[in-house]
Amino acid sequence: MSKFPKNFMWGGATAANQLEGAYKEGGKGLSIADALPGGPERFKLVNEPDFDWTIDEKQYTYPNHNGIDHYHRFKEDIALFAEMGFKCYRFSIAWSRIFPNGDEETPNEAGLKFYDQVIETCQKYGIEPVITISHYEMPLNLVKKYGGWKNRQLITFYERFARTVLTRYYKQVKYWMTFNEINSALTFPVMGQGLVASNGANDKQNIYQAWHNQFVSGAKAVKIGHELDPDLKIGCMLLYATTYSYDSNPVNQLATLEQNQAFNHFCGDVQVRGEYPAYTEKLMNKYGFSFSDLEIGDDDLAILKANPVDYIGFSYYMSATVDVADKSLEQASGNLIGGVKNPFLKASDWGWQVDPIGLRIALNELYNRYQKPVFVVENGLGAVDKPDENFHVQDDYRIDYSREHIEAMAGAVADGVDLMGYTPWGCIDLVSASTGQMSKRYGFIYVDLDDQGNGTLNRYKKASFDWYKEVIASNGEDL
Ligand code: BGP
Repeated sequence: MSKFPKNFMWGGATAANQLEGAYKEGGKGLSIADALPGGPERFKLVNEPDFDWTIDEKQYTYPNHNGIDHYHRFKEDIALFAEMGFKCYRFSIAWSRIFPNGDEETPNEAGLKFYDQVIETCQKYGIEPVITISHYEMPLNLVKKYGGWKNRQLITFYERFARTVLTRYYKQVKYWMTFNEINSALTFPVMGQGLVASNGANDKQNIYQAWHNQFVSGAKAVKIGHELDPDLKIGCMLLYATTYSYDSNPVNQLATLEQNQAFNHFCGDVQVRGEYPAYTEKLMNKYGFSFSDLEIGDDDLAILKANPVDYIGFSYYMSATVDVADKSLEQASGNLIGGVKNPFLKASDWGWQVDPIGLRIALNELYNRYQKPVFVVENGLGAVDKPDENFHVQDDYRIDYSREHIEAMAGAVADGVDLMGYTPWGCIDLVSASTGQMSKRYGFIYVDLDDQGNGTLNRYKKASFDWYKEVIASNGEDL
């Protein structure tokens, strides 16, 4: 018997702000991603209220401005995805292309025309589009003028954006997600919630208020989508880091449970079950406020209850290990969540703890918690690739990483998990979210572009390209 279901959705994932470029073309407005420099200064604006984040157009310090020029090369890129045999392609719609300032009433037709073409190109190859409505990219005006997602007015703006794109594309696009890695705001509220130091990023109450406003907005998107077509599948999207206790010390076990609640489960519980979990008050009390301090509209809780998501999309790169008993243990770095080093795991070039078995555990935890289909919509190894003189990259390390994670998925399917598909992150090299640079690469396709913006932007197939093509052709049998 095959390891994966016949209709398994193999593909790849990207996000508008990290690959499109053309940041001012076609009527696009500036987004929060356009205001983030590359390199070590990238997230200073979270902690420094006086940080100067005005956009300097003279230097190549804002890599999101140019991305990998996918805006002009999407046909070539999607043709390469088709050559790998993609069944689906996860991408996001740049909010600032459709509503350049976020608060207009009328959408920008030129922005919609761009996505018309992207979707048509996918259809030409029989590739199913999977759309993230909002992926770390909100109109900058909503950050500056409204203070980001903590402001309830954003519910109206997002609803308008979601209604616009759902109405335009529901006949061609069945699979959607409301917000990328919504839970990442706990440690990283800038890109997802538009909370910078000057508008309260460091006050957790703002983050929870912003989440509430996002939960209601997401539920409204689910409602709009299902009214257009009850068969649309609209999911949430979580950053999941399987979390272990360092040892059997009950103190660490309890801390692990609490980290799971705060980071891995809170946002999913609300979006999948349609209600706030029992431990909500405890999470908020920890930061000195209470659920009753949040601004909650009269109909909000009913809207949440009536419109849960259809599936759970999540990213998985690494696991985290918790130790609160022995503070001397060495810390690990990670995907917006750290913890201590796990002695049983290897780490990526960026110190992320590589853990394929953790993916099998994540799939079991999520599916058995919610009994709704799960979808691995991001996974992969960020590495420094070294092309030879012909721009060929022999990325066996990436192949090994992917193989082990696909084997883990097969294990989860055998465990009974209803797994929809797999869309590895950055299937073509693109700008890294955390570094804002090109040198952290995930792709099966190499893009000739460096951290200073030099390069031809030509695309080259890596060794992993042919490998992944075979994986898809064999439905995961040939690894
Ligand atoms: C996720 C984001 C992506 C992507 C990926 C890799 O958190 O959804 O946007 O960037 O992580 O992260 P990075 O680029 O920081 O290595």
